[in-house]
Amino acid sequence: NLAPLRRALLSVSDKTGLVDLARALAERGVELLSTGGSAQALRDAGLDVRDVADVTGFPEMMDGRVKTLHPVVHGGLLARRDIAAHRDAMAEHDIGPIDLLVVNLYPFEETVAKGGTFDACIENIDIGGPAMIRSAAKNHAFVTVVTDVEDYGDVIASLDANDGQTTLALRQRLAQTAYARTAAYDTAVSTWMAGAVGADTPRRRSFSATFKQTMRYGENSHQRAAFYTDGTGRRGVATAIQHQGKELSYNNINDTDAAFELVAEFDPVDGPAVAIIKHANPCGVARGATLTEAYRNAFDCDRTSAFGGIVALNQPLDEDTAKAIVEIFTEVVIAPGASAEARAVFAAKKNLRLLTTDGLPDPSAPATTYRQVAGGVLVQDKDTGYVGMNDLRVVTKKTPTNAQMADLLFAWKVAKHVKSNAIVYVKDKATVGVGAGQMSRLDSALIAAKKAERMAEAMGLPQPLTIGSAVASDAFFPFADGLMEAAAAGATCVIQPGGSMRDDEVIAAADEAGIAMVFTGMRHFKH
Ligand code: 93A
Repeated sequence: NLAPLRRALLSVSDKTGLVDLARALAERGVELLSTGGSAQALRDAGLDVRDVADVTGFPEMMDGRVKTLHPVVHGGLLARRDIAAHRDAMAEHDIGPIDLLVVNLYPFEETVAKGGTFDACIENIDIGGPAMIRSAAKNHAFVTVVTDVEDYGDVIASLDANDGQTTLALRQRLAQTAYARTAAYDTAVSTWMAGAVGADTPRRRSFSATFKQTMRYGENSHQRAAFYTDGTGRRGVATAIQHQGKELSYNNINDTDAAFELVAEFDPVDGPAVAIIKHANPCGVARGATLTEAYRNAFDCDRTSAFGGIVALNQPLDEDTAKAIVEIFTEVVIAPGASAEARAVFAAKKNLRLLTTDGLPDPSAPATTYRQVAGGVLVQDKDTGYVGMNDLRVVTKKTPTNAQMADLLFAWKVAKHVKSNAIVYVKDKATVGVGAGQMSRLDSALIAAKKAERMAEAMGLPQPLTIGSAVASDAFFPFADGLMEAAAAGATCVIQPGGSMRDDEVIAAADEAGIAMVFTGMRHFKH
């Protein structure tokens, strides 16, 4: 059995709960050591505390970069209390044992998240804190290490229940938590640096994540699930603020991400845009003269699927659009802001979740994506591929008109966010048919056209909106049949990567059908 806990070192950036914890320790006869700001906070609260500088015999120096990095500190944390040679070394070098370490680190992740400068991020890389945490955690047979404010209460409770010491079980759990924290911290630094200075290859990227919340269940109710942040502070669903409605589910988060990433492709400078997502695929994407019009245009692509969907806006939610959205059941709305009037409209709909951010995600910012396979993880650059007017090659006799060109590029942006095989019909900057996730490209084209027909019937239109539309294919047409199906549905122009062995056949079929076709030279598979 360990002797009662006698000496604690407290060094925290987040001072939440610090004074209460220190007072509880002092009341139990524990001596308090502390670093600059933490010591000050304790003294201000009237507690007796000794400066680490006084123990090490060195002042805190170099803007605090060196304060606890000293053998007196690390010896006190690392010495085995059950080995005579360790006890002798402590006596010889005047090292007192440190039985409890309470540390939380410089707010590196927060500094990145709020867009801190390169220098500010560098200064917020904690060195002494993680070093002490790792020392104490290694020696958890004797030392208690606390890295999470949530655990303060358990430590005091354990002291009271066990004659002034913590249990080994608690020390083990806290040590494991401590290593999870330092691992996540270094990953956050490495991930940030990969973006800030450029990582040359996925091989030199590390990945792990910081726990954010437990979810009620995963994709299905029998699967457990949790949500993690990746330390990049990127704008998106993980960093958005939720204003109302119950907690987001696993599927909600996945779909909200898909919706926001897609709508962010549409620069607000060129006007409002709206994307509606179901099962991670868009069932309507549109621009409009107003945000409300964009929403209605997106909704008209596939009203059936839009029910219970997730809506993303490229501009702050306004009152009119909020009123249009609440006309049907919608799960989640995400936008770069929301007016007070819009929020008042939503407030009446208790189940509708509203998420806002301080801006759109940057679709061109480099990032990394991960996919788990059995026994491994696939790592790749995020698809930030972009195709503009000047990258296109006209391959048919006909050249697209300016209006067709605009719709082709619109369709191409949407196709990038549709599960392969993706076929997207667009008319007047609104999707009018989306075919997703089929094993054959021809089937995607058929499904998209079929949906357009059904919508025309439901809306009482004389003919489907695919008549006179632009169509995008996320990868090349391997045969002419997919293109001919698009022509049969009424498409008059096509955008696709090109590069098939049978490009000649496909181009000939397009010329035959009087269609204009452009090649992008880049494909957008998404699985
Ligand atoms: O700059 S450091 O890497 N060098 C150190 O020696 C050191 N020791 C503790 N940062 C160091 N710390 C960190 O200071 C702790 O992890 C904690 O986050 C912070 C507490 O400082 P203060 O008590 O002055 O507010």
